[in-house]
Amino acid sequence: MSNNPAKIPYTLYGRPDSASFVIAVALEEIGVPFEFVSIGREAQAIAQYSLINPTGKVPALRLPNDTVLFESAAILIHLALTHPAARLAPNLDENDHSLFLQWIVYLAANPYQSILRIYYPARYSTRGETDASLIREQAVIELESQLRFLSNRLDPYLLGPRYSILDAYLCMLVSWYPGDRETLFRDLDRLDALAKLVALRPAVLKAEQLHGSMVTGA
Ligand SMILES: N[C@@H](CCC(=O)N[C@@H](CS)C(=O)NCC(=O)O)C(=O)O
Repeated sequence: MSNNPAKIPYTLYGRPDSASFVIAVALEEIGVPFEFVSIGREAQAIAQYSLINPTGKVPALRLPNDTVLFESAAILIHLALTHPAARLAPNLDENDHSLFLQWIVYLAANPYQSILRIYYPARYSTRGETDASLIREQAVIELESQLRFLSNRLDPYLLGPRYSILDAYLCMLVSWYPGDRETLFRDLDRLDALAKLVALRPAVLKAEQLHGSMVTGA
């Protein structure tokens, strides 16, 4: 037995029911070993984690060269480009690569931001809790309209006939919809069909072991 075990190439910093889920899905699709470090929500745990990722948010991914990357979309784009065989996204020389970039930025900049306003509304006003319920109400309206917009473009995946990591990202965002998901899916049937397809992927089932039933619980 060696005294110098091979270094695990990636370390994923996250927590259950958070966006580290989609990074775990990507790493499972690639089939590369990774260590999962769950970051507590207490101030002391966040302060310590901020020495690794100065934003204090999850996810972050330590790469084999020791760079720590944050921002879920950047991490996924990097993994897709560095592991083309895993087919997380169309390759640079394929037609749909530009659309992949469009949709990943759309997901991170629109529905994900609505979700943050729904769950942390007081941060979005200098009057804090005073405005929280109005901010939340407006964010729910925007999220529903963004999900309808996305659902109308599914066929059955966001890039048409081919699965990409965008689909797992979208299903993760849907898992945080604050209303009744059954009712949402009755209305947005393509989103419902997508969640059923994504739930069948072995990588999703493995990522759910660390994060809870984010897609299959839909
Ligand atoms: N834009 C960031 C957002 C990261 C983010 O807000 N993560 C949430 C968990 S899903 C978080 O860390 N929330 C804790 C907080 O904001 O205090 C990304 O896409 O990675």
